[in-house]
Amino acid sequence: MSVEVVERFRALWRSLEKIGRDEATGGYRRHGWDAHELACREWFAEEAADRELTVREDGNGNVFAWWGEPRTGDAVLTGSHFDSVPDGGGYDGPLGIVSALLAVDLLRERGATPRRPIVIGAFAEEEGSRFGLACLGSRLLTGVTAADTALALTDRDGVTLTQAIMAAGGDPATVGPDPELLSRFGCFVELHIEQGRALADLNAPVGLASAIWPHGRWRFEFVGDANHAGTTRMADRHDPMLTFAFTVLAANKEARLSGAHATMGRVAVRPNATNAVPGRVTAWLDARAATQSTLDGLIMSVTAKATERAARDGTTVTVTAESVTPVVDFDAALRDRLRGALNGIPVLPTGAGHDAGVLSAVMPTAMLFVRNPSGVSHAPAEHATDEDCAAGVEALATALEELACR
Ligand code: HGY
Ligand code: MN
Ligand code: MN
Ligand code: MN
Repeated sequence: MSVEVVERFRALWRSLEKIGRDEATGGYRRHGWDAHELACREWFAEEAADRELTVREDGNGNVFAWWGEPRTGDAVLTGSHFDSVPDGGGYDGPLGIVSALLAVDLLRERGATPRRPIVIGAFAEEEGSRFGLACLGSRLLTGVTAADTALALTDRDGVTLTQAIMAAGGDPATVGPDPELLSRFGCFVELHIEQGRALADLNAPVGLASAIWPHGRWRFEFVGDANHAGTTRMADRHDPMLTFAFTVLAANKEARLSGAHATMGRVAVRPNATNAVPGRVTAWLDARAATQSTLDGLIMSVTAKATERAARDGTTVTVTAESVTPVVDFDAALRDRLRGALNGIPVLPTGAGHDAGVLSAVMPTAMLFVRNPSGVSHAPAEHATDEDCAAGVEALATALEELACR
């Protein structure tokens, strides 16, 4: 990999990395249609304009920069997302967009002449951290989620997606599937930081994805009776916090036993007072597994255990699936072609969701992963070296050249 690409990566990365970063924790807060995500979109539009790419925003908050005529078809789409989880890392998402801009620069220098347009996409609200639904921009574009359903979603402050889009100067009436735009994309290649340690273990800077594990989000509502912490006898309580606590342990145990992943990382307690037995606990289970049957089995047994425990605690529990994404097997022909162009780099599955997973239902899709030495992601410590990021840029340039210029 060339030293020059490393330097260029550093310079472009530096121009973006301050947006939405909390200087105290080093974590990012960039959420769909908030000031930070909008500033990232603006940064992207400027970088694209500097490269004489044509910028077009779709009706769903996704921004596309075209190298080539936007009205022509069979384009090679690349890119990723700018938004983060609360206090997330800086690489998850933005690395794919920064790498795409630099890959276009490399291709131009190589004198490559695309026969198909190359398009860099920045997808809105991939993490679902503001409105609760992951991959919101790509789901709306493809119609997997209906516009009406999405527009009614609210953030933690009660702001609806409709209101957020209007506040950002957009038009909620344009939200919804766009088959005409989709028909102009021939394939999608998303570059992303790896979110585990597989490439580090393989001693490889870059890999290709084989599949995304089936995964989803389930909302657990535990309801009991709010009461005085000092005067209510222990035997008289109907405390949903106990049912919740037991459920956290049960989910962890069941996941360990079945080789799945289960996380309860978000919880809301009412009234949320030190001196009151809570009346309601709402918690979200994020669960993922290599196969759908393992995932289904996990959800069934956690639900059964929570229900049994609720009967003992004198509480109730209701479980609602908020989003469930089946397994994604990336296009084998596209992967083999890229693997050939990239000298047989490793191929690995992932437990993380991506816009590439959503788009794979409507076009051949591939993913490139860049080594993450610690494997940490969705946390401020998420990191990749500049050298590996530059190797990712070069691999993406090779992939785009293979697909668009041959
Ligand atoms: O949560 C996820 O899997 C992802 O990183 N969006
Ligand atoms: Mn993520
Ligand atoms: Mn991501
Ligand atoms: Mn009192």
